[in-house]
Amino acid sequence: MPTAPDLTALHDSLLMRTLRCEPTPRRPLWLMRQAGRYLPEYLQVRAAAGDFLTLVKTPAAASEVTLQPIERFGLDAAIIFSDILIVPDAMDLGLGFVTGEGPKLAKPLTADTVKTLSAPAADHYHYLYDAIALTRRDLPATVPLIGFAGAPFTLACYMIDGSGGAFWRTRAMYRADPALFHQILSITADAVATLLIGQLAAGCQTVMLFDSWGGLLADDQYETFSLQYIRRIIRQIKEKSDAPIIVFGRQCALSLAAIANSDAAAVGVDWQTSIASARKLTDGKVALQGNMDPAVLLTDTATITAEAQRILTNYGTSPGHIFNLGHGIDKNTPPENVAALVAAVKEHKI
Ligand code: 1CP
Repeated sequence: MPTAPDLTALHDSLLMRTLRCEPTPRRPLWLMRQAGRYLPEYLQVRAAAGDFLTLVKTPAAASEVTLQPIERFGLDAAIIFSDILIVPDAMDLGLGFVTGEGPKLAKPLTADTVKTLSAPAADHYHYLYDAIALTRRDLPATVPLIGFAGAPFTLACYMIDGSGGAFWRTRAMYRADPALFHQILSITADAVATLLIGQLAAGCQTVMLFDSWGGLLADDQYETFSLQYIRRIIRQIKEKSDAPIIVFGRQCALSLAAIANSDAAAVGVDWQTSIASARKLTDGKVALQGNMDPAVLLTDTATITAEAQRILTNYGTSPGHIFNLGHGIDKNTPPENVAALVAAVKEHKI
């Protein structure tokens, strides 16, 4: 019999209290891409799985790599090991991962194939819900589990261009045929809402939306092509769950205030925006998550400690700061540097 999670311990955890902007004895911390190639124990499980997508779709292995950084560093939250591209995978766009190059879709969308596009049903993601249940069972009672998905705009970039880069096809499409682009965003928003509601039902305490490419849009396009769909997802989640939602828009500084008004509990801040500016822009309405440049983790203990203290101090003393990086950890990061960062943040008392 799986043990039921200790809901009081989770509710009172550092992360969940901070998401409600309640005071805590110290700031919670976790790191974007905390499970991954900089960890030798991850590389071992990844090699045994064969390829990245098999790892994502094997619940025991995905759960094992989710737990690895918690066990090694004592971070205050786990993020389920998966990828934003499981949505285009469920849409049958032919997802593959080319070693050293990243994701590639064999069947990127065209005006013709959009006609047959639909939001995949919740049961496409059984492997993920199983990984979440296994992970929740094995996590310490005070460590919340974060579920996630890509924001519709960011997913559309991959679905239209087929791989990462400057997304020229996408940028041409929303100018040449905005109606077609809105159709893609609309279907994708419903798909993402279904996925996130499923992750919360499976055992996640909070969910995060990654709008990693939102910064490709001009600030006066952000509402139209991204934020209105993020709000639609938040509305759909809120019909089913009280769980707090985190929204991370990368290079979206001019839209931070608007994102803070989206009914998200927390806004992710990239390292190009200072945490003090982000606080001014969001006016204490939401918790903030971020924002150390991941490159700092390629330096030394003294530099890492000083930079962590600078960010902690610049945020100020109000509750509502989740320490994190401003983007994903780099694969060349020495694990001992992550340990030094964790020690520096844990020593800082509000
Ligand atoms: O070889 C490997 O092991 C694959 C590298 C890798 C990893 C570790 C990919 C391929 N995805 C992941 C896991 C992943 N992806 C997580 C795991 C949880 C954790 O944080 O520990 C998360 C949250 C993601 C989210 C993700 N995937 C984003 C949004 C966050 C971000 O980094 O901006 C994006 C844009 C992706 C697409 C993707 N998947 C993988 C790569 C290399 C990429 C980026 C490709 C590009 O730059 O366009």
